[in-house]
Amino acid sequence: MQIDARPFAYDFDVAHTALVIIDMQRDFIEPGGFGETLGNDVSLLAAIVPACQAALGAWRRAGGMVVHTREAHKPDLSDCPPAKRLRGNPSLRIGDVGPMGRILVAGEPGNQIIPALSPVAGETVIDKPGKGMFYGTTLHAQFQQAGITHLIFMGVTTEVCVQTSMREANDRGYDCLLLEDCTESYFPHFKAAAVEMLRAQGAIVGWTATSAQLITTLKTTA
Ligand code: C5J
Repeated sequence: MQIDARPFAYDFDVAHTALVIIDMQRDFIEPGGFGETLGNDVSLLAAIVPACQAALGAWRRAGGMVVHTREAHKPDLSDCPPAKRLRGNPSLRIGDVGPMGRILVAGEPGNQIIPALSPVAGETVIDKPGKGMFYGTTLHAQFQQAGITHLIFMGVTTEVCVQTSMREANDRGYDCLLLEDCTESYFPHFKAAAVEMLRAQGAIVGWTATSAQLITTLKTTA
């Protein structure tokens, strides 16, 4: 299959491609979570949910691998270095109790993926202690086991966990495509800059396209 992506065409086949959904968690998208504790307007992120649902639905119908990540720390915070915990909002840090439970801690209500994009049976869910999806996880081995060579990304936030994960993936040899309308930042100019820099210099980190382009490609070439 081929998408007329930027900066040039992106070739992939569903059997060797995973759709990776980065951190679409209540902690980032709903009021009362980690994102809001940092002073951000979380409604910006909620706006991409319909496009994410449409792309995920089409990908599921095509039968491709789906991976959901969560930025999540162990309840004893042994995987959260002080250098991470001590930044941000001093009155509500990672591990403190907020309106949706302990901030960014695995198993807490705020740490769950939003209901609109809930994983279904057979999909991979990865808890990651870092911003990048390979740091401290078994994901690279899982992709190798499944024969995955291409990754299509969506999720939040564009310039933090999405960009970090896409760069980590690029260095490991995956061909990466970002769905522009399925990713968002609390800072629109950061999103715009991240999207530009990822695809610059001949796709130095990867490609970008829209969810509509992916859906059309899946429909017309399936
Ligand atoms: C952040 C993320 N922004 N998922 N995490 O801290 O992008």
